[in-house]
Amino acid sequence: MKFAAIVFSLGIAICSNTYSDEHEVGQKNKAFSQKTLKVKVGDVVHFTNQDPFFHNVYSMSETTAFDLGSYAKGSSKSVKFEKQGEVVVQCAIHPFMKMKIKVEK
Ligand SMILES: [Cu+2]
Repeated sequence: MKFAAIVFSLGIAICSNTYSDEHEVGQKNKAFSQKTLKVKVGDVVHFTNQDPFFHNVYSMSETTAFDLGSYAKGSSKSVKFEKQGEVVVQCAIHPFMKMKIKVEK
């Protein structure tokens, strides 16, 4: 009887735990490592600069707008995506650098 209660409460703990994934996007040779990326609501994306010069990461998308600023080689900054929808990510220093993140439920 006691064992059953433990298994039951453990089951609730696992189910109520909001699961979130982490994703890596690099910036190398003046390009994002992925053109498109699918993530789930609550996921975190790390943007890592792998070029020997500065990159900037920002988005003006309605669902998730952010500006991580400019940062040097080896640095990484993260964004948590809380809303469903499409997010276009760009670099202010290199306007042709562009990628799309699809945030799904
Ligand atoms: Cu750039």
